[in-house]
Amino acid sequence: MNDLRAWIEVLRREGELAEVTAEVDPYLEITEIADRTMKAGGPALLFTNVRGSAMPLLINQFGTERRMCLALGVATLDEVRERVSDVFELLQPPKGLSAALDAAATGLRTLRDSKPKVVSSGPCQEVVMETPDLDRLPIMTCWPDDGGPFITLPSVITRDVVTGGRNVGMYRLQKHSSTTLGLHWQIHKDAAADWREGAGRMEVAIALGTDPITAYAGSMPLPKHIDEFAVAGVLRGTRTELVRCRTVDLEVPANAEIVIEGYAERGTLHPEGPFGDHTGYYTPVEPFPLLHVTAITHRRDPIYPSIVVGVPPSEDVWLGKATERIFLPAVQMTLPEVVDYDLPAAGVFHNCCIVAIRKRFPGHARKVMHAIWGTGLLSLTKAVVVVDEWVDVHDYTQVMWQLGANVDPARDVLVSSGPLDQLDHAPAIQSLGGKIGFDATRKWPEEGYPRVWPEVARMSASVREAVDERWSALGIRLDVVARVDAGSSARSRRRFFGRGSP
Ligand SMILES: Cc1cc2nc3c(=O)[nH]c(=O)nc-3n(C[C@H](O)[C@H](O)[C@H](O)COP(=O)(O)O)c2cc1C
Ligand SMILES: [Mn+2]
Repeated sequence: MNDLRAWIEVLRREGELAEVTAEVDPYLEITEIADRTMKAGGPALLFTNVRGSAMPLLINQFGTERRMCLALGVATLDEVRERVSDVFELLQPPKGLSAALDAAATGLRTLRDSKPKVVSSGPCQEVVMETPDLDRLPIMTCWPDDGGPFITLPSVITRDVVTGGRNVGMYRLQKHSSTTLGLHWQIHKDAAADWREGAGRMEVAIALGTDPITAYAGSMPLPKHIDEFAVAGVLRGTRTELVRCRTVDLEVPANAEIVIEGYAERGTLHPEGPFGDHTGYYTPVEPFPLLHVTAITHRRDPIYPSIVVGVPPSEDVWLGKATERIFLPAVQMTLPEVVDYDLPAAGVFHNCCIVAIRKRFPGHARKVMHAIWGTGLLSLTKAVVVVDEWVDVHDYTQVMWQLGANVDPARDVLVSSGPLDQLDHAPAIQSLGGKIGFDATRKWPEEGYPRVWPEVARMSASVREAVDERWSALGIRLDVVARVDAGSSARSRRRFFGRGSP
């Protein structure tokens, strides 16, 4: 898919789009409509008549597992891993020197082949606003106590002054006036590092309404030196085409619907918030950099993209789930003992990580906890639950069973401390606080367990096979539940709320 329009066509063809021609209010009303639709597993919404703006607004494009898969061009989110596996080979533990060099070469070639390409012109610059005016955009005020309208689905582009490397982050933007925006990059994020490293003016470009892979890439927690637009190229299989901005020395996706250019002055901060956040709570007013808009360009008839976050599950859960799946090999690079992991949507991704490991030595679960607390943005994880390799980490009933059955709180709980997500309101000191790890693995004699650890009560294979053979003759129908459950919303409900007992 080359752009947002091609994506909207796919959504329409797949029966995944509802076009709403009735007038709707970007102040609160769209949130209520979109949130209800999302929570019911409903379609993407294209509002063509948004009060106060000539631009249509697209929302809920990522609202189900099926749409997230369509956006990424895969049948299952697990499949998307294969696309990026070459890149992750770059960092695999060496399987002998020549294999390691081959893998590194393949990874580098994949990234190089996917390097963004600068082109001389693009539709995102078809129209240049004579006077930049953010009031022309249908920016939503999402929740009643929000500090104002917020752009919620942007690609925010900055540059590292030391390396010249590009960063793309999905960071919300509060509209303070028709020409100023709050830049809400949290302290652990790459753009915040770009801000800290430099001096004086910092240029920023913002792309709105790209193809879905480019938009998603801004939310990927990639290492700082890796350009999200290059990874978008790997995921898409075609290079990201960029055009030079008109008033700042940055490039933006040529296919974007709308581009905002500007600068922020280092040393100056401006109150940002409150905002009803993906934690399900309002985050308070805090000082953040202020963007002075120097240009707005757009397509002739631009479409504005938006997303609502709030009490989970909200539309952002599928962006997060895609990242969870894509980054499994990255986690396995440093932790080859990890079989699988799951970040429950209700744990808003940084609150809880369930991880299944091949346990091979005493204290292995604790080693994994410490590693998670030391890996990229996973380091912000508050609670880690470690289970044995056979446990399905996506089945929360199984996980709860293991957690309850195998944990002696006096022995198997590790309390630590470290950096926490800036949005977490629980710690007394912002961004710093406690961590908890639960070792729900089977305990060994070498770990000081003197009793005999019991076996799980399972049916013998011979009886299972015999019953399999007799099953149809027994006349017991089990497909009724499956039929009621069919469809992506039911699938996502099962995914989040457990798939039942093993
Ligand atoms: C819908 C949505 C909104 C987000 N808003 C913010 C935000 O306002 N500030 C922030 O720091 N991260 C936000 N994030 C998370 C970042 O996009 C994510 O951490 C990403 O890794 C940041 O890019 P970076 O690793 O290059 O810093 C948001 C994610 C999503 C899916
Ligand atoms: Mn980054």
